[in-house]
Amino acid sequence: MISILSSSDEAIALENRYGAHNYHPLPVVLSKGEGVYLWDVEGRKYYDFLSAYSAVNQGHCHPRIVKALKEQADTLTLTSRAFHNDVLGVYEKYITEYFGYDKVLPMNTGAEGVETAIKLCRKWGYEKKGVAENTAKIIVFENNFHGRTTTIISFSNDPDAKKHFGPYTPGFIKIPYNNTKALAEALAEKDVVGVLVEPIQGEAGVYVPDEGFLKDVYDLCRKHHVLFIGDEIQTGIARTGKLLTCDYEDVKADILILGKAISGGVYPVSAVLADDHIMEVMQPGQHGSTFGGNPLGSKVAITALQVVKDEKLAENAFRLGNLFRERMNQLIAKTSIIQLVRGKGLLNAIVINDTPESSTAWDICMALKDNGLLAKPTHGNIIRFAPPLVMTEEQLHECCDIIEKTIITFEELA
Ligand code: IF1
Repeated sequence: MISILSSSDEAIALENRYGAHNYHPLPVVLSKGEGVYLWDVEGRKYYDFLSAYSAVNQGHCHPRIVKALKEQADTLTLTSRAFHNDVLGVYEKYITEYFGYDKVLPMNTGAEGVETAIKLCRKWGYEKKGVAENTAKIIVFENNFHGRTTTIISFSNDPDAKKHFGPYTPGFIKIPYNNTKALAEALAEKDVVGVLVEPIQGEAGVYVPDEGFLKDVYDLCRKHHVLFIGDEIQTGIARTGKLLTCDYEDVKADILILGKAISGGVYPVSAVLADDHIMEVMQPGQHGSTFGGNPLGSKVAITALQVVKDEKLAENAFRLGNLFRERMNQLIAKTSIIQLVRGKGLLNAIVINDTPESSTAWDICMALKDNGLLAKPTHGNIIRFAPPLVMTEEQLHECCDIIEKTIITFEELA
């Protein structure tokens, strides 16, 4: 395959010279993706075990999704919402029926979806719950990750994400995750209008809350007339073995936020879904976006969501996820480097037996790269493993073989 650059080093040098240094990527330069595979500039082939942070659940360059993109790109890409177009309404019907809501507010990035949900919840609080103007509080959880805007990092406790970006947006109460008692106490505050929750905390290190936690959150929201805002940007779209992670506890978010794999990683699409009694507080001129709901992203999203159903990706993620954790637990029995494996479906992580400040997780990811598998540490000593959901059982076992070989060799050399 011909890359526009002659070498990985040249590509990295260009990024260092001309790009902001707001990331520290693994030193690999990718130039082609297909299904579960990626190739670098020099033609080396890798298994993708990150899936662009769960945006490529349908696999890289899924032919049906790319075809939809190409056809719509040749027809009509953007009208803005100043006018109607012949795709948006079809998409809105499709996605609201797909997830079981009355209405959708289409946006582009996950963070925009979260910001939209915060605005919608606050407005509902003032106009429906009757909370005094500018006093609305939204409960969030420690170690959350909901995006990078100034309001969102205002309620982060990650110093890297937060420091020197103040002044911060008020109106958020932070409590420990997976702690129903703390939530019940926080809900005693009279101005609370919503609870913003990740069903599994991805960036924090794939923290799976106790069985029943999501249902407890939902029941407490009902008891206190507060909205359950589910951020399924990373945990949704079949990633954890169900269409939505909230499905495991039959919880239907009052406001559902989707992003990433809603478009199969082909185009930025996010969506905020809610029923009429909530969404009707948004009236003309009160919220919007130039690209939100554009025909190109909408056509891509319809196809990407149809692929999830047609290819039974949730069922595959559920089955292969169990296999993966079984293989990792067998490996844990043979090595002292890995403390534990945790996750649901194909959103998993291993915790490395070293301090978060150590470079062990990074060094293991570098060794995995050399053995043909791409993954990246989240915080410190945790490695997230999240392959595309189109992976076959045979490919999964091959990947587990690579992880096992790498970890055992790494331990022998340590
Ligand atoms: C980065 C993390 C993952 C998300 C949840 C909202 C958003 C995200 C649960 C915002 C985005 C991305 C952002 C990207 C890396 C990645 C990430 F490491 F940052 F935290 F996945 F865990 N809610 N997560 O996971 O969506 O605006 O990015 O479309 O910022 O480095 P976005």
